[in-house]
Amino acid sequence: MAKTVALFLFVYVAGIVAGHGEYRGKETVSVTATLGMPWPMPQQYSSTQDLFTINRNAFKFRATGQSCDILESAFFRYQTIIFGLREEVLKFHPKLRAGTLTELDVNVKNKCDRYPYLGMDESYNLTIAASGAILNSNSVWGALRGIETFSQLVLQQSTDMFSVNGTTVVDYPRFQHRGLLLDTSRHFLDVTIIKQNLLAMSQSKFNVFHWHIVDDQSFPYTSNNFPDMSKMGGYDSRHIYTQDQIAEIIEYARILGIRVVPEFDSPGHSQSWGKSIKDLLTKCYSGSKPNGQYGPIDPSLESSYGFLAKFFAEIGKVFPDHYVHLGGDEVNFDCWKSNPNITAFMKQKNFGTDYAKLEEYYVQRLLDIVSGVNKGYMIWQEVVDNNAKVSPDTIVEVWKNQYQLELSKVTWRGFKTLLSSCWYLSDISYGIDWPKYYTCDPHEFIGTAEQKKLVIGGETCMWGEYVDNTNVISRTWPRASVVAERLWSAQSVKDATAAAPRLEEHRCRMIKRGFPAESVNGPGYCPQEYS
Ligand code: CP6
Repeated sequence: MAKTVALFLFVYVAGIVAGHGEYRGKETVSVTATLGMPWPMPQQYSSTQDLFTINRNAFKFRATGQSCDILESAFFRYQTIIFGLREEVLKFHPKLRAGTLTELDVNVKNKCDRYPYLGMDESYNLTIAASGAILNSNSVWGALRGIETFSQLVLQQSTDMFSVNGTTVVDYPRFQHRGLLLDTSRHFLDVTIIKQNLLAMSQSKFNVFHWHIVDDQSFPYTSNNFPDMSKMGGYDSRHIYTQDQIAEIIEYARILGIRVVPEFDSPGHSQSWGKSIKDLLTKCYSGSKPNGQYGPIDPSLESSYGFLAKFFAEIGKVFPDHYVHLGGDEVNFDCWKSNPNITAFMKQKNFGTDYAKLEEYYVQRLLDIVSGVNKGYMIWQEVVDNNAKVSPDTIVEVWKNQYQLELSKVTWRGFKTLLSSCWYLSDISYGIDWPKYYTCDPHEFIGTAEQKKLVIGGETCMWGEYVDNTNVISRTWPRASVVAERLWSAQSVKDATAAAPRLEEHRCRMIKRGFPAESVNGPGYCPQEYS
């Protein structure tokens, strides 16, 4: 039995009535919200009519293989998530009882890694049967994903009694990189909000937090080597992250199996760096005189590279992940063109008037600096569009339109690639917009099997111009979960109409866990509204 919610599909008819659009043709489709169905959908999932009851006072997780702080903390966390939230007793009492369940045996084969990493093994098998409930995984990361799935299968029957159906799950991610970008430069986000977001990510099996930490508007990263960068480049002294807070976020993410990849975007998007680092930005000229404006980082000065070397040596130590995102997007050449010193430098280097060559020169030197501190890098697509020679383990992130063409091109050149173009959660509109995210598939481009294999995943982006602490969680969730399913589940799981009832349940489950996840299917209700 299941509750029914109405899914209204508003069809926008662009009728020109006195210059106004009009909503017409309101169509109502009944959708049955699921009960105890997982999101994202596992690779293989089957359930039986056997119903196992769980007394919340008797149930425990048990590590039967390797264990560590990551697993112990998951046991503690999920005990609350499954049994400790506000009551949500089902209105029905199934008669079929196949037995009781008093524990979930979590059997991790290999010793825990300290940090999650690209390509970590997240596979797991979960069996709930008369013989017991067993979760098997090679790594602790697989155990985390499996416990999350288990938590989604358990429903509440009465105050103390819970239940789970007989279930067999064989599961692993379709893509190894499943990321979410948050931007803490356009608006500052509190540590608590970032942590809440990380927890929401783990509920949808995301594994990368792409932290677009600084940009033109503010520089909230407190550097050990260059403390003036946030003092002068942050909005104010409260809207910055201390080293302790950054460590706290990395640790919180680690416990959830989420990598933290910081982005320090240059040579464009770095206006806030110029507030403290002398001569770093290009002086823009009007005629023969500087006009007081600044452009991208000045690639003609050795001092720029001296600064970058010292800065990224620090970043390499502060962030444990192997990858740093170096940006490289949207570099405007106008200021470079106006500056006579840059013109002279172009001449000296035989770049002619090709400013893409100048950009390439800058990027090349930056990449060498970052390789030198033993990090791999991610970059936005422009960097390879402009032909910079990048190291073979570079990950190129495709963000512009015509992404199918770009995916073909970038993978043809042999680069590992991520897609984000079709997953911009910040671009909002009225109505049901999630199916457009859901139906975008990273493998739908023209290319060989080898090329397809180079697409290692994708990222959904919540750019920060119009979100801050007040709305970032609700605007991100549960729409980001839609991308999470695209990146985790089999390619064949792609029917938005079939997914809608499960997404409805997933959203209500987020609300039950305390996230203010917004409505995405039109009119309806959750048994447990957020307050
Ligand atoms: N900021 C930075 C942004 C964007 C990019 N880089 C952006 C551009 C276009 C859209 C959304 C976001 N706000 N640093 C491009 C990767 Cl539609």
